[in-house]
Amino acid sequence: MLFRRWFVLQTALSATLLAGCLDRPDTSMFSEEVSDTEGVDTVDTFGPADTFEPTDTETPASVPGAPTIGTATRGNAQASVTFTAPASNGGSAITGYTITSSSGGFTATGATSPLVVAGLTNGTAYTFTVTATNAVGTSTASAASNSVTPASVPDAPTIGTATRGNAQASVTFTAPASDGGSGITGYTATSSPGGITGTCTASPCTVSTLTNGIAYIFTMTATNTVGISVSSAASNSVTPATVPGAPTIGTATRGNAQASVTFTAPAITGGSAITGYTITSSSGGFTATSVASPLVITGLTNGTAYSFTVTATNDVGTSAPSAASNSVTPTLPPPPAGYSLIPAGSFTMGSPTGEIGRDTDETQHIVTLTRAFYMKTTEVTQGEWKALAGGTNPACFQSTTGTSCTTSNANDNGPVEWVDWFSVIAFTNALSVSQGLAECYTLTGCADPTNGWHDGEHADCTGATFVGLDCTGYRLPTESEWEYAARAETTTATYAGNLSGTITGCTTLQAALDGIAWWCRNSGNRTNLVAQMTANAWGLYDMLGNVWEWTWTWYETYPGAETDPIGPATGDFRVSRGGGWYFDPRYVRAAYRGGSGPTSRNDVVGFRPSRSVVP
Ligand SMILES: [Ca+2]
Ligand SMILES: [Ca+2]
Repeated sequence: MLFRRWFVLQTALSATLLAGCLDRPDTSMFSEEVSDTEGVDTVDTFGPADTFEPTDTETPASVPGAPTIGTATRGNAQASVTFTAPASNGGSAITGYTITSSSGGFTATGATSPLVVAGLTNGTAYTFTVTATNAVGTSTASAASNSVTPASVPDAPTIGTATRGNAQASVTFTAPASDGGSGITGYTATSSPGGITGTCTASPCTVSTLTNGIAYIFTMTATNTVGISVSSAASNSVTPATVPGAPTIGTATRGNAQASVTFTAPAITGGSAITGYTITSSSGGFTATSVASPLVITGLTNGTAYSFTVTATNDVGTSAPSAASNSVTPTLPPPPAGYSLIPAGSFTMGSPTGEIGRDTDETQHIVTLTRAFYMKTTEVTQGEWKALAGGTNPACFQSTTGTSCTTSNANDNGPVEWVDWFSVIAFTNALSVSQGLAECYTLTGCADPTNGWHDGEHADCTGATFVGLDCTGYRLPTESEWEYAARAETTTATYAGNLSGTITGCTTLQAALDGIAWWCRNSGNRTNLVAQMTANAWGLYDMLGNVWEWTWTWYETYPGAETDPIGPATGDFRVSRGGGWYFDPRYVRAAYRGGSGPTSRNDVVGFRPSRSVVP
């Protein structure tokens, strides 16, 4: 059929080509060819035209051979495909090549390799074939290329929470919605400042080698085989930290059932401010916590040796302990000048039924005193009174001699008397204030609570309340404390023994009194200078004799065994103890109980202060 059209075209052209054709030398061959052309009559009649014959260069063209596929290389939603031209162009110049994807049938056309096929879907695998086209038509397709899966970098991850660690941080995140068509191979957290990175394949990522104490924020990227995503938003700021270094122990100093311990801060805080220090005792595990040196550890046992370590704490945790301190043994502190330390203890208060001179209200019972206390070694003297009372002296015996009241004011070492109970209470408060200590009493109903007792007469008060035995200031002893101190662990009528013989009157020698007390037989019918007789085992003078001594306690019938008693809240008489210069032996015993109304005063009653040993 093609041959036939070619022949018809040649026939139409024959008129113009005829002259040239006539030059052809070999017409016989033409005649043969004509005979070969199936005897078409019209050709035969054309005559000379039959002598024209197509040459080799005029061989009819065909479509090109198939190009050879090269390599497909993926891109972002596209692929680049190489190929080489076919060996045969089919006799007609190749006008172009077409790459076609499978699947999808996406195409790209162009003249040269490579060609880029766009519009592909990331994450989908494609192969490609190529065809060549010339004027005749299009070749058969090449073999298929390698398979490629177009892809892009992933989207950015979503940042989560950064959590500090020791020189590191943990950063959480969520994966991006799109991996770009290629599986995410990892994530990278990057610090700012520092650009320090940590990688992971799932949340969280840990970034190490950070510096404690520096604040960091973090961004995350995701990586696939194509590349790295853009960065996420920044995380919260965190400051990596660890526990502090160990503080350096200083010096432990003993106290009363406590110790004070110094220390110095560690050089390394761990990157977070130290919030406190803890001292721990060994043995016992007693602790104290504070923010600065020194620390005082309480609750220790006097007489037991302790050493101490210190730790520092920040909001990460607690340091290792320091080395141990020196060893200290807590003990009661030394008493102030003029006072004896009376240890805590138990004793039998009252007198045995067989004691000579015993009174009926001296029923024996156990009293436990849990606090040590100081007690003045002497009765308060007139000189001591005047020093706090603005110079006034209420005493009767202001002369060192004579048995009558005087105004000579020359007996500073004689005991003060003619002091009512409220004035004595006011004096102890004033003594506390003079040494910077707390007042142990609140006087009530006073015309002048501060100075009402300065006039040498009554304090002019109607009531007093007691802070309690933990008061750090001066106070009167309780009745129990007084008898406990007077006995100094003795059980006899006086700390020098029991009375004997006649115990009424003022003429009979009493071996248990004459060396330790001023009583009616030896006093000269008046007070005598304090601290001339023999003190008891605890260093207390004139606990018996000279002047009676006010106590805090309201008189009551003994209620039985007690611990730290302070007596009833109300009463008629404040107890006074010890007997005095005017009295016969039965009154000058440790167990004898005297007393009078708190506003009464006379020349036989004085007092001595005490003070609790409070840490
Ligand atoms: Ca007054
Ligand atoms: Ca006395």
